[in-house]
Amino acid sequence: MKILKPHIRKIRGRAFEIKGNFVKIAYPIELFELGSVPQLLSSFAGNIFGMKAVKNLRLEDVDFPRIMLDSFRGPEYGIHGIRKLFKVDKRPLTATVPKPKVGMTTEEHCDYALKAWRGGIDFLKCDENLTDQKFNRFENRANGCFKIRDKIEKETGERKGYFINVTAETSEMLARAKLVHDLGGEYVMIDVLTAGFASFQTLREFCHDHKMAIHVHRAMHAMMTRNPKHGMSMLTLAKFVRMVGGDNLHIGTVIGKLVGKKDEVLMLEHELEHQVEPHFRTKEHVLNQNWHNIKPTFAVSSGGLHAALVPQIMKMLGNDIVVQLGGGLAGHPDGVEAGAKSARQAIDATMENISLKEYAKNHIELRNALIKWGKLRPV
Ligand code: CAP
Ligand code: MG
Repeated sequence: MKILKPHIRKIRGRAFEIKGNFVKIAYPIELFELGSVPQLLSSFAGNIFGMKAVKNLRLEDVDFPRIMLDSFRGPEYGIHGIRKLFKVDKRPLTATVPKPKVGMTTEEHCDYALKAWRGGIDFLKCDENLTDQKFNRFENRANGCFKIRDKIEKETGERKGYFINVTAETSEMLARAKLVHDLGGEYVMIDVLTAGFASFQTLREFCHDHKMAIHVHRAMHAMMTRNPKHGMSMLTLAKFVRMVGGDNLHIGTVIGKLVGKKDEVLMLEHELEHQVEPHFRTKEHVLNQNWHNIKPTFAVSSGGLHAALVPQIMKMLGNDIVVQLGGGLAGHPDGVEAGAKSARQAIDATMENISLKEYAKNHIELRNALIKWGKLRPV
């Protein structure tokens, strides 16, 4: 076999630990272009996954050295900046996706927004596949919703936001983000996997220049992350999202409708929120990432949630989370506004250490949510 020239051989990757089926590899930084996620992924998440020589392969974790971290911005606001911007100190933030996810007209979408915000929800959120379809054009939706947002802020005295989905071809995506900025919007949402990390980085630069935050949806992740033998862990994806600069990222619920075991969801939350503390190591193959100056990302718990599940979510994940309720709000027997109120009431009760059953005695919206979702018998 032809011997590699010394200057090439010098920068080869080296396996430095093999334990059972797990191997840890150190790659010299010279192999990489700083500031480019596509180049990183093409390097260690590329062709090797298709090699005949390996039956299955899963990228479980990656540890970025400081020089690589410093070549990215991280979140513009992160947990503390978002709390300050939206004036919510301690309690979890709330969000809702109008349901059904697609098909509603702009008027219906705006009506949902009005009722959800008036009922106490902090953030409206587009569904991952709602973009600029004929039945609900992006521009009309943005104009309509931000007008309502401004009105409800005056009415309630509470700050309100919108994770509006700008996912599209990159230059079109920037044009949509610009419209949101001009309408006073603070947040945009991107489907990071379907749009790709290159466009996420482009959006991140735009948001830096316009002081905007980014809500990151992980639609399509399960295609890569679900098979425990092959693919990539959600932990690895989450690290890329924090490094590039997602202010929010979905992590799962454990108790809701989508896959994600407790130890994985807790590990994701820890990875998004911690700075230097070592991992609580539920699994041996987790690397200790020191995040240096990269701000913490808000974990989003979403997928089959409703008011009755809120105490469990808060007990498991703490208060530094965004709780998203779509069907669990739209499906409230008394409508969207009552659904929104029930979600806030469940959070308030849990913050005050009052059981939902007790709190429901004089909060009708919560009571009817608990009756609907089987936790309380109608009297
Ligand atoms: C939730 C949701 C979110 C998922 C994404 C949906 O709706 O809007 O996209 O939570 O999954 O389309 O299913 P519901 P994850 O509140 O009505 O369940 O958070 O795991 O990334
Ligand atoms: Mg969705």
